[in-house]
Amino acid sequence: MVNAVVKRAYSDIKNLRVQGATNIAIRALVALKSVKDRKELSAAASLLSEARPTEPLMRNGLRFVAHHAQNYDFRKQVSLWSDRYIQLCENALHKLAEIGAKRIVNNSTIMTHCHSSAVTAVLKKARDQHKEFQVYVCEARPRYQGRITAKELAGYCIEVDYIVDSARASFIQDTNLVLVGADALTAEGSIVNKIGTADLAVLADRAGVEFGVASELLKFDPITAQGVAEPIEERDYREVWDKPPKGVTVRNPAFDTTGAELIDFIITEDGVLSPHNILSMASEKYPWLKR
Ligand code: RUB
Repeated sequence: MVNAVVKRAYSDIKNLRVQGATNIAIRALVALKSVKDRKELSAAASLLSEARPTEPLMRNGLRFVAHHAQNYDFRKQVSLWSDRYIQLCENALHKLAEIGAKRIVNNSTIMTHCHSSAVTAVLKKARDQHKEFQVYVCEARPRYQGRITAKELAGYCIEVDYIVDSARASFIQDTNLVLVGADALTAEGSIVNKIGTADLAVLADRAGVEFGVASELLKFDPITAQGVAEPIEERDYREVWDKPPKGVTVRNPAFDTTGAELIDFIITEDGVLSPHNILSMASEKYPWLKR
């Protein structure tokens, strides 16, 4: 039903050989270019969507191509619209970084969680502008994506302090801004991001520290406007504890939801927005997102 290229992309995404919403969406859309007809497109789209259920940026892209590709010269059409979506993602990231860099204050301290290409793009752009700042990077158990962030930022001459997730209460008072990425933006203004984001937001709120999100509006999930809650992926328990003792159930949700009331602003490709404006701004900018 699905070809080898799509199968490989599915496996790379599912097994975390590709991580982060933006990289996942691009990987899926590149693979989609290999399909020959509409039937194959629909099978590929449902398989790829299943690989990581909390990834509306990928799902929106798969729908974008299915919606726009005409039936004549189908393979070429799919390739064209896949490239257009990838371009949309890349342009959005670029724009968001330019806007977000302005929010990074010289000589400030930022805390981030996991690895988000939107966050690192903002910070790198601020560094290009010769701003000096320090970043606390939380490691993000169980898969330690914080190490990807730490390596990337340090390689860009940004000062990094790497901490375990449970150490952040000890450092929040030294922090001026918490900045995280997002996998999904919802109709009610909440965001879904790596597990541990929601408690970091509560901590920031309690400490009076600004909590910002860097996310493309393309991550808005239209199903959330139809009353469907954003699905939260639960991963294999062995990522946490491979051989737990008898009687112990290990839970491994990959993401959590941070409510709008804990979010000060969302940096998007269309400006810095209040979480309450996400639904209207996303619908206006990307009308094809409507289901
Ligand atoms: C990564 C994660 C990132 C978002 C945003 O989780 O939660 O913060 O995906 O990433 P995982 P980006 O490693 O499980 O995919 O800003 O790169 O789209």
